[in-house]
Amino acid sequence: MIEEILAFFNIEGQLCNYEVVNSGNINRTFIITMKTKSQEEKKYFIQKVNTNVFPEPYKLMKNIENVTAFLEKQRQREGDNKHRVLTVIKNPAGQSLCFLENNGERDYYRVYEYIENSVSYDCSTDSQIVFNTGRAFGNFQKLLRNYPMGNLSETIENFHATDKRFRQLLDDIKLDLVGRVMTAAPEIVFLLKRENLYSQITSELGTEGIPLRVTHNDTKVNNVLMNKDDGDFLAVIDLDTVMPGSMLFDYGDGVRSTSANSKEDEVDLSKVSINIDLFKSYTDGYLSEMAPYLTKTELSLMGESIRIITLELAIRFLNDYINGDTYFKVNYANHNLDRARNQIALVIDIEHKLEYMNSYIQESYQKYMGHPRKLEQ
Ligand code: GN1
Ligand code: MG
Repeated sequence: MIEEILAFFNIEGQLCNYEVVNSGNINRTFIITMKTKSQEEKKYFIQKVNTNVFPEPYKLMKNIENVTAFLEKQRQREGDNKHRVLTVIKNPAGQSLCFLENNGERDYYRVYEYIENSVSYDCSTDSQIVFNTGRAFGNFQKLLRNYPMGNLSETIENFHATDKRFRQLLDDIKLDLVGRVMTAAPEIVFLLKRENLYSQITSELGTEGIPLRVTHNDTKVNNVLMNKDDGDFLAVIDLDTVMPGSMLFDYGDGVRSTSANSKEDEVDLSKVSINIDLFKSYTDGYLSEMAPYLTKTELSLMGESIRIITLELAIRFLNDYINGDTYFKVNYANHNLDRARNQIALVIDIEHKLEYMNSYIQESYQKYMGHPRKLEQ
């Protein structure tokens, strides 16, 4: 399989190493090392696109090609040599997707240049790394703020339409296709009780208060490559869900992912909570880049967005459990139920801390609006 992909993209050299990357719930990723004629080693990321999740891989690649080209221009314009932009490999005919026939189906693959000296974390307790993750996603949105939005397709419709996702869950509960509903009754009740929150962001999306922006939509800590030497961010990766959306989902998901004290599938729920110091670091990092561009409504909903996106993940994991695990990769039968319980435990902790988090967001905003340059790192 790898040989065919290498031939399609005309990649030079001899394959000398092949590693599977295990993080990520959707696509399959490999890192390959090629030895060139001059005995130099060059690495690439190869990814199999999950067409169950992304049914239109060509549209998806067009988005990524356009957005990375725009980001690269901005990077060069600013003379920024510290950060990198993901580079899509194209074959001599300009194609960025290769497909292989597999039992009558097509498997789609793409290749990116490997980013040297980089490391990514599934979880980090280092406040500098968390600060830089917030900065990376804030910087990403800042650089894309003038991107021609008409040129961007929706790769997954209603991706962060929390209210629609909840209605879907209710429909699937009625169907109870695999007979799991009874085992998730307390979780369903918990989510029902918070129904009034789900349309808070989506009902205003596209208005002056919550404008459509180019958003990443999957702002997990492992979607930023960090510089191994100095801990600065190197590049934002996993651009499959870059779409028009609200900065609120990106910010909220960033906090959910970077500032939780445990992984998303930790089953000891006593360990599941938000680490306030990490929340502060992420917020500072994000606002150090984005503060000047936010609207009042966006700013006022930042705290609430952390709760809403965490509820959305609980809804999605629970929905997939109830449907028989057809979306997220699972390692055991109750994996999705455990993830949903974990996210619910996180919501409970967020609810205790929300007032404080709201006040900190205001404080951080003032700090960066007052002395935006002084505090940048
Ligand atoms: C999926 O594959 P990964 O880990 O980058 C999912 C995100 C979820 C995340 C939860 C396209 O992302 O929305 O937040 O799992 N991506 C898609 O871990 O559904
Ligand atoms: Mg992803």
